[in-house]
Amino acid sequence: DAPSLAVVGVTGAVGQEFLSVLSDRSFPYRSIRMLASKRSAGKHLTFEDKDYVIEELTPESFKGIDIALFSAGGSISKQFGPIAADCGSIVVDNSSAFRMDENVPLVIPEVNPHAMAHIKLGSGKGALIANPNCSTIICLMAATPLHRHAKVLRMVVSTYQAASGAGAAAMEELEQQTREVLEGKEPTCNIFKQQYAFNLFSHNAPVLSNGYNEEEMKLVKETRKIWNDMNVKVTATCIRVPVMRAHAESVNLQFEKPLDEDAAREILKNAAGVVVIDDRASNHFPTPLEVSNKDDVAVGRIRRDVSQDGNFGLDVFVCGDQIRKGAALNAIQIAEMLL
Ligand code: 2RA
Repeated sequence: DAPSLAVVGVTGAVGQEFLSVLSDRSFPYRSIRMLASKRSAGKHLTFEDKDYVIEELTPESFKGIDIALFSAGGSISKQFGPIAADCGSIVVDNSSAFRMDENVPLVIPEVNPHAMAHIKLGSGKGALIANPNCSTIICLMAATPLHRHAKVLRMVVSTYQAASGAGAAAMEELEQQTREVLEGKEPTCNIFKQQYAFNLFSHNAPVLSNGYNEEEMKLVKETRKIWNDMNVKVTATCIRVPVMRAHAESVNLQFEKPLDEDAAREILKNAAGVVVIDDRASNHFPTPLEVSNKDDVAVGRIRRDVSQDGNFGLDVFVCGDQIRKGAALNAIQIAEMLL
């Protein structure tokens, strides 16, 4: 039988993308329960030519649900994820709530599918599976194929993160600010307490005692868990940039053994979920606009790191759609692995 689904946070940017991806990939389901806060309960939505009434999320929402897709923030996941799992549902959670829990697999299907091999649909036993943070997914989609060939010892990441990472309201505010600035008006700054349009700033996540922000430490910690390598050295600087829905990331890699740029380019050309855009002659490399609304992560600027001896280092530039592969697509691909 096709599984019964629940979508928690269905009115949010990722919730809506869950539905788009389910439809695009003809994901088989026998029913879908559309769940959101009390504020949205009762509203109608049409999905695949069927009318649905959005229901308020309650502890009873998961009876008879095989797979529950969550993207409603960490507190909702913390409160309802375990309830759903106890009900026998397999939860795919897009929040950061359980990512570092040692009993919860943190999965990118193209990277570490084995991490969830013990979780079976129809076993009656519920489970929690965590979707990594978007900037982690996009980075590791490019870095892992190379890591598999020449073991990454150190990775330095600079991210250029889209508004979508802060939600639909941030995307709306970026557009509004851009108009206001062009019209010579004061920009409306509700989501971020500073002007975003024609500007960029250090990621809005809280800054920790070590001077890194939470977004940067997610990249550090999630990489180690996903690669199952507590020794890999990772550092990151995450920046919010005035781009709508695709993240860009500059990634420097230091390897245990030589890996030259031509070999790296071939590896990436053959990597699942990756497209190489690396045309030096026409200076055509990945851009956020070119990957927006697309499944694949684009990699370019593949070059030997001249600061390293021989071929022990590479620099690459990666772009990926934050809402799609950075969140909804990855989660649905996890759900597909359960079928
Ligand atoms: C961001 N990674 O881009 C976050 C979204 N989960 O802000």
